[in-house]
Amino acid sequence: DQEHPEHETDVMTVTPELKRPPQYAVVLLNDDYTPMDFVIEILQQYFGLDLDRATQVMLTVHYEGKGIAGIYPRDIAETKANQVNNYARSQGHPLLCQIEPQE
Ligand code: TYC
Repeated sequence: DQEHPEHETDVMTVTPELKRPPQYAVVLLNDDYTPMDFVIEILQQYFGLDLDRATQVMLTVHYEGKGIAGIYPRDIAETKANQVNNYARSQGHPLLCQIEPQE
């Protein structure tokens, strides 16, 4: 093979595997007590949504039971879900979020 370096080009023509890390949705769950304004503020502060999009997601959760706040690699999704759950609890609200693997 050292005498036939053209064979080395084979390895360079293989399609590269561009692996994205597995993605997880941070899902907000509805409840009867958390104020709508509080949910909108969470969506803006923790997930970077503007007021219009935060309002849309909050209303989706309110009317459909759940909604996606954002999609991230697992570590980031877990951290955001924990931060939101802890902050809501610290403010006396039952708001819950969970993470779901994206198919
Ligand atoms: N259902 C709540 C209310 O009527 C609002 C709400 C929306 C609560 C989204 C939680 O994830 C939630 N005040």
